[in-house]
Formats: sequence, structure tokens, C-alpha cells
Amino acid sequence: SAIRGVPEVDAVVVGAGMSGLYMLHKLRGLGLTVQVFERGDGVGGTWFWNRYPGARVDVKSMDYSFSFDSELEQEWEWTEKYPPQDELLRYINHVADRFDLRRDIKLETTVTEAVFDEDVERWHVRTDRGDQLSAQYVVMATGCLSASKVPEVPGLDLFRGRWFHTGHWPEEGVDFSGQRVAVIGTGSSGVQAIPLIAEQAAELTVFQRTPNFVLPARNHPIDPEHQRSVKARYAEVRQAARESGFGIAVPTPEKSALEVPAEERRARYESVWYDEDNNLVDMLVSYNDMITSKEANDTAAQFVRDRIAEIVEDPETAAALQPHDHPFGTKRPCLGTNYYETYNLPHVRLVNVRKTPIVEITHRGLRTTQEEFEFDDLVFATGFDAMTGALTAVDIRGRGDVRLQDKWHAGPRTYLGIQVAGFPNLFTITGPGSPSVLSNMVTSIEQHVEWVAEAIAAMRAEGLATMEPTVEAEDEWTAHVDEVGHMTLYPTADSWYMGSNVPGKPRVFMPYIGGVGVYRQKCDEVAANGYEGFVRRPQRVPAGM
Ligand code: NA7
Repeated sequence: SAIRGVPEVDAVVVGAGMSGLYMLHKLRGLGLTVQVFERGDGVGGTWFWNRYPGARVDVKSMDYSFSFDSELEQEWEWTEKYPPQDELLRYINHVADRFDLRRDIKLETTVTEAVFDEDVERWHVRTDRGDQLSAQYVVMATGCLSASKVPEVPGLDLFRGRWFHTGHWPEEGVDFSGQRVAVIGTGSSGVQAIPLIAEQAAELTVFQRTPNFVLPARNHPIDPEHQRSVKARYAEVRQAARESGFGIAVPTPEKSALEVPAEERRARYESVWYDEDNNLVDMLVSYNDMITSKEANDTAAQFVRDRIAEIVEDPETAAALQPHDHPFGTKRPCLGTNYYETYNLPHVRLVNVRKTPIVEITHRGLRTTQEEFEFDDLVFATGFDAMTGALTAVDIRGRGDVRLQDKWHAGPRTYLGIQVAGFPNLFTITGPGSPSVLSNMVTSIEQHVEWVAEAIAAMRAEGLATMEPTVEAEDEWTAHVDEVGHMTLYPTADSWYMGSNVPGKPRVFMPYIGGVGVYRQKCDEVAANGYEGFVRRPQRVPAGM
């Protein structure tokens, strides 16, 4: 059973970020031959590409790190609460070396096509470099926020200055000294980059479509004593993270925001705002109804709006920075350092493009419905075609030559965010329908990679050749993801969780909000019940043999 003339491996893994690297390690451990393809000229994925000024993780380093190898976990020393991109990239490179992963990774190679050959039940994979491989398994470890998106504003080809996208930053960095700079976008990337670009630039104009809730990061060097104490109880910390809602070990709230006195609530929010040791999710886990009750949520939203008004001196700018159009957390909250303070600098200006939309980019700058702007450099901090963009960018065709892109025309459909009906032996790490983007990504990556590795190991142990979900299981899971999503406030926001940032993308709440712990339990139950909802088959004997 071969595809004629095409070399074979057991598995192709697409992407050499944290998920692709760990998947390679696990599959090798099962004795499989694996080929990883990576489009970058280095490993690291998100932390390879996002080199913009101020790029750093906003989940604590001690949580946002691999837990699968206790020596790695004990030996690696983090320097900061939220390490910068270069430190994360060093860590990932260390992992690649430590587990001798590089010899199975082909860099600067983009997978363009994966077609399931039904006759031999193998995937025929092609790359932009002309590679062809036949693989029994394909694992898409392509990331949820990797297909960067430059908005479709006319005129960019006319622009004579330099332009950049935060998710695709030049390796050598960019010097903005003395430049007039424009930034479009105020999500996590913009929020991190804006204060640092402002330090260099002669003039900075920020074009904001939607104001975000930005909490102070309170980043600082890690106290060595703290690092030691976490490492001493790492097993327990990691387990709590795996069982938690967001993949970070924080206490589960029991009370409603509306049942406690206003002073108690305020004290809680103040500790979230001012505590040096605060977490990204602290506001969301303050009370048990923060993401389900608008009224409860408003108490936190108003607290943040009040802080913005306190910090930002110009009342009009302060008002423009205050989010009113979406509940707190329904667009991903951002962590900032001097973010709001930056708008007090005399050379920084905020332009509200909700009020006065961008009409076109010109050779010297851009034009809104109200004004013409001139600048030297243009930074797009405009985000990604999230969750599905990197998957549908590859021409993936399953049974009956059905394209994944077509199957998902009305929104992604998966079983557990791991597999798609009609696409046997194709696995997605942190795919749509999984909690990934609503969690500590590394916790979710590890859970997925381990589950997939076990599923493959089980197939091999039982002499089975393929697995794929039934359409019923997929329909049920997709409906469940939607139903649980709609029990919350999330679908009320125009967010990338909903696909709203990409014109024409179906409006569907893509991630699973049931919580990392609940989800893990569900995946484990499915496996324990003989991979309930999946069809697993032995190798078919091809006709004529
Ligand atoms: P995000 O969070 O998607 O932010 C993109 C920002 O760019 C956001 O403020 C958008 O406004 C804005 N945007 C996008 N398109 C346009 C156009 N056409 N005009 C004006 N403004 C625009 O991406 P990030 O890179 O900051 O962060 C991605 C994730 O990485 C983040 O959530 C963390 O998980 C880490 P909008 O809100 O759509 O109105």
C-alpha cells in the first residue's frame, strides 16, 4: 500500500512551534518515523515570528512552559514573570536541542497540500519546495494565531515608507528613532508595542478601531526564592493547572459579583489591578458569573474604565480608550506596561477610526474620512485569521476529495477540536472546538499532543490503520461548543474568537469555553470508552490484491 514513487514516513507534522516539537518528540517515542515541516528558518512558531518591540507572553513563565519532562522543568531558569520573546525563543531552541529534534525538521518549507489517497489510505503531502511524502498520519501543529492579517485597505502598494506586521517582524528588528510612526490595531500586540515604539519615535499616531481592556502586567524579574518554591511543588502546580478552567492554577470562584458588598468587590478588583503577582485571568475568576452575567461583568468593566480615566489626562482620549461595546474578557484582555500612560506623552496621538474610518493608504500615509495623515513607518498590529486560518491555508482534501475549507464554509466543525469527519488520521493540535485560545496555550498543547500520541499508540497496538470521527459525534460536539459558548457573554463581542475580525468569515464562537479541566476529562473518557465517537478501522485490502 504505497503512493507510487513517493517516499514514506509514518507521520508528517506541520509546524515546529511548541506543539510541533512536542508532537515530534512523542511520536518518535512511539517508534514512528516523522518529518516536520516548518515555514520559518528557525523553530519556535509564535515566538519565532512575533519579534515586535515589547513582545512577551502574558501567562507567567512558570506556567507557560513544558511540564512533560521534570528535568527540563527543574533546570530551566526563567528571568521574568513574563519573559520577552527572545527568552521564549531561547527556551524553545533549548528544547529542540535537548531532545535532539532538529534532525527531523525541515525549515523554510511550507506545506501546501495534503490529500488523502483513499486507495492506500495514506496522506500525500506536498510542499512549496517540491517535497512529496506519503504519510499515514498528518498532524497540523500550525497554531491558532499564525496566519497574520493585513487589512484590506486600498493603497498599501502606493505607500513609500516602511511597513510591518507585528506577527511577521523582521529578524534584525526595526529602529524607529526619529521616525513618524503609525500603528493600526490595539489588541495584545499593539498594546505591548505602542509604549516602546513611543519611546523611540518622533511622532506616534495610534489608529484604534475598538478599545480593549488593558490590565497592568506588573512584570518584574522572578525572585529566585519564588522560582525555587514553585519548582519544589511543580507537580502539584501543574496538576492544578490541568484541572483548572483556563489552564492556570488559580482558585475557582464561588460567589457572584452581585452578592458581595461593593467595597468587597472593589477591594478584589484593586488587588487584581495592583498586585505584583497578578495573573491574566484574575479578573475573570474574581466571581463565578463574570462571563455569564452582564451586570456582574459591568462591575469589573467599570472598574477598569475608571482606572483609564484616572491615568489618561486628556478627557477625550480617555473616553476613546474606555471600552463600552463589549463585556470585559469577551475580547481577550490585554496586559500592558505603561500602555494608558503613553497617551499622556505630547508626541502620541490616538485616532478613533470607529468614528472616522480609514479610507485608504496613500504614498505618504493614510486618509480617514476626516483627515490626512503623513508618516514614515506603518505598523499593522491587526492580528490573525485565528484558529482556522493556518489550517485552511493548506489545501487539505479528505475522503471524496472534499476540501477542509469547503467543509468549514459555515464555520469549523470538529470532534473535540482534534479531528474532522472525512479526514482520517488528520489531527489538529489546539484546533477549533478545543479550549486552546481560552487557556494557557502550553497546558492545552501538552494535553492535545499526549492525547493524539496515545490515540495513535492505541491504534497501532490494536492493529488498526485509521481513525476519524463519525459525523454524528462531530455534529454533537460542534453543537455543544456553540451551546456552551452561548451560555456566556462571549458571542456578544466582535472578536477573533467569533471570526469577526476577518471580513466574510462566518460568525461562529470557535473555542470551547467549558474549561480546560472539563475538556480534558471528556477527552479521557472518550479514550477510555474505546474512542467513543470515532470510527477506527484495520487496513483495507486494496481491490485487486
Ligand atoms: P488582535 O487581538 O486581533 O488585535 C488586532 C487589532 O487590530 C484590534 O484592535 C483590531 O480592531 C485591529 N484591527 C484589525 N483590522 C483592522 C482594520 N482593518 N482597521 C483598524 N483596526 C483593525 O491581534 P493581536 O496580534 O494584538 O493579538 C492576538 C492574540 O495574540 C491576542 O489575543 C493574544 O492571545 C496573543 P478590532 O478589535 O477588530 O475592532
